[in-house]
Amino acid sequence: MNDVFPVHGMDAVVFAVGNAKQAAHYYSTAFGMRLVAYRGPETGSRDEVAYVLVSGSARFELRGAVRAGTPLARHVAEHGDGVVDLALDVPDVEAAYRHALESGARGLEEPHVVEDDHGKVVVAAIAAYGETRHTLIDRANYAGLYLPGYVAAEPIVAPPAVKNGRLFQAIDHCVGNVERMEEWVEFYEKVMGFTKMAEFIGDDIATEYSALMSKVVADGTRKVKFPLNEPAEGKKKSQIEEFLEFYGGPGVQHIALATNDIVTTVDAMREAGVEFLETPGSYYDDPELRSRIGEVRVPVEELKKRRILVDRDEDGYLLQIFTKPVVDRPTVFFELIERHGSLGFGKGNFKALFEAIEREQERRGTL
Ligand code: TYF
Ligand code: FE
Repeated sequence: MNDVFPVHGMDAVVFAVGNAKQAAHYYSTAFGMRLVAYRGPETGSRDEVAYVLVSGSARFELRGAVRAGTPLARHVAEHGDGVVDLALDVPDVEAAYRHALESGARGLEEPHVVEDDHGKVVVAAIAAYGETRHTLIDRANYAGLYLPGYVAAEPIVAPPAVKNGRLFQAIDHCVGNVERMEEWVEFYEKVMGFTKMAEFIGDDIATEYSALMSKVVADGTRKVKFPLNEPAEGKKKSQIEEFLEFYGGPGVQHIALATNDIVTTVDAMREAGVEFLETPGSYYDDPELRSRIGEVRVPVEELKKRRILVDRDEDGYLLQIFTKPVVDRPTVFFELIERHGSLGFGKGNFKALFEAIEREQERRGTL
């Protein structure tokens, strides 16, 4: 294999938020995540606090500003809570960074080593869409909890009372809203050697009901998947246009979390107060849907009760559901996804999903 930009997978999703202490509480109580590491003024981080939470292989870092006027404080003032970094675990930071810059990427941090008693980590960073960045990180020679500069932290609450003690186990995909999709598809192709996956939303679907165009790029192993959306002229104002306006430019729109038991996960998150998009009951009563999806792990009645969507393709099926925005602005949301063979993104659900999003847009009056 001659992969020009090999990646092991996602390393972390880094959020800049207005109140990291409270966000750490939310992701602990509502998403069942476990706090493992921290940095802040007490540990020598003068301007920022950061809370690191995990669920299986998924890792979130939540950063908050301790002082006014810092880059982080400015980011939050401008964009609201949002994702600043989709960090990638790579086997060779130096080679990845060099390839990226030679292919036209903008460098943000030259490769360098950070170390402590637990070993060393190699880190670099490149710019992606909007103010989003990709940190490139190699932690093969590091045995610490996260990174030098962070100390161990105790979980905020007891783990959720479910199998494995977690509500999801991995990051499935991270979606970007941009102004020109093709430009960023090319970026990931050239800079990271990613390739387009089969699923996309073209002009046809856009004008019918989605008001967006979308393509998916992924690394050779399909562990890292980045769908990219751009607004399109439709019957209604595009939800992507709305994001770009309220976020103040391109950024991460949604993070999809992989679960083995979406029913249990949705029940636990709803119980904790997380709001999900409402699909109309008619979605489940459609005989066409029932014949199209065939046999799935959960009775359709159980899916209907919870508004979980189903889609099937030639490789298998998937179950998915979307939260409403989890921040003050109509910007960032999450998806839960349970895959059974399907490598898709729920193409068969796009119509029902985009209609549900439009009802939310109307309800909010943000159009
Ligand atoms: O990631 C995806 O492609 C699916 C579908 O605004 C999707 O989750 C696409 C665009 C969007 C919401 C969901
Ligand atoms: Fe998605």
